[in-house]
Amino acid sequence: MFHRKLSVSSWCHRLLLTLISAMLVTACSQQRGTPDGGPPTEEKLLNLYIWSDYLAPDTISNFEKQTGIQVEVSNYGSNEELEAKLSSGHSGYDIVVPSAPFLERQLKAGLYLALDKSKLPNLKNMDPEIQRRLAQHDPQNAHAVLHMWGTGGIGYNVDKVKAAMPNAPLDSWALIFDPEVVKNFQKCGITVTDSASEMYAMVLIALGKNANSQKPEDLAAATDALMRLRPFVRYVDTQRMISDLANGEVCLAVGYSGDILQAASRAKENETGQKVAYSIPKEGTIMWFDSYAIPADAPHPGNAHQFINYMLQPEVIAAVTNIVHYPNGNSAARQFVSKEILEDPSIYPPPEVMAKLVPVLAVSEESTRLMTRGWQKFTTGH
Ligand code: N2P
Repeated sequence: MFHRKLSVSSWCHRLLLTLISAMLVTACSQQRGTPDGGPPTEEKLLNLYIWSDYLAPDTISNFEKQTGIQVEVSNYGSNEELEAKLSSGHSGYDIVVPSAPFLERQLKAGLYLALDKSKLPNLKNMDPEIQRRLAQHDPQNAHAVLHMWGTGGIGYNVDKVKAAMPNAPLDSWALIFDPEVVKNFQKCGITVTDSASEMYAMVLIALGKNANSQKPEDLAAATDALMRLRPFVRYVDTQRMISDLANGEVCLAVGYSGDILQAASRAKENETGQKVAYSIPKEGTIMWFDSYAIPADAPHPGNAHQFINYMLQPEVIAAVTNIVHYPNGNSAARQFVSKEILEDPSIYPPPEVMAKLVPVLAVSEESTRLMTRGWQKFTTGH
């Protein structure tokens, strides 16, 4: 009995010691001061939250090899999803990749850390024109660095669409937003991206209105157009569309340029027998900019800076463009981007098409509320 009591108490003692030393190890590995009393270093971890299908297969493994920092990657399919995670607080992410209007309002809400540019010497590689455009959302480019930009448009299965409607208006938003046209493709499958703000902007363009209109009557007209499209849509999802388009499961998709072109190249590589093409409608469309930003409460801001500086290396970012089919904003990377991609007008639109591209701007809370309500009606039916 005595023996047992003693052993229990020494066991407790040992457990306590183990717990205390485990806590100390964790605390030290997170904030370890240097021997000379310099700034604390971080544990070798990075939590990256990024859109799906947005990196080259070896982007992360090469960074891990070069730095010894282990990267935990998770994906999202819309800005709304990212915003929900960020606003719930303590997301634990070190880097996120919002689109410009979201970045703008999130940084006004104090969600992001100012960049320490002394840790980003490779910023010199950025295209000044891209920096200027981004500065309209992030003054002085203080918080964000561009990952990729692109357009929104229509992906289609060349043969299936032709079979369903031989004279389909492939160069127009009528393909999607004219019920008399779109009804022809219901059977072969229609999908749209799960992004309220960008879909509203594209519908408004299709209706001949300002893509960034905040007039309640314009937003109501856009909601009506979405509700007319609703009966023909198979699903609303940004990520699933790539493989479904590549396999011929769907034949028409409103999505992002690179995602649709990735579907086209996957169809070729996997010899699915499907031919996928991307169209920028003649009425014009949206252009968007996605940037790296560091949440204000990021656990590893130093590693986040290392990652951004790594992504700013011309070879690294060019390899991403070559895979994801989106243009980057790195002037020095151009020489490493494949000729086929540089010459593809769906990726780098010619000047006359560029002139018809409209950036999606940050809108008032009231407009966001109207769009969110309309989008809910579109996605759920009520
Ligand atoms: C990545 C899609 C991101 C583009 N697959 C939309 N901002």
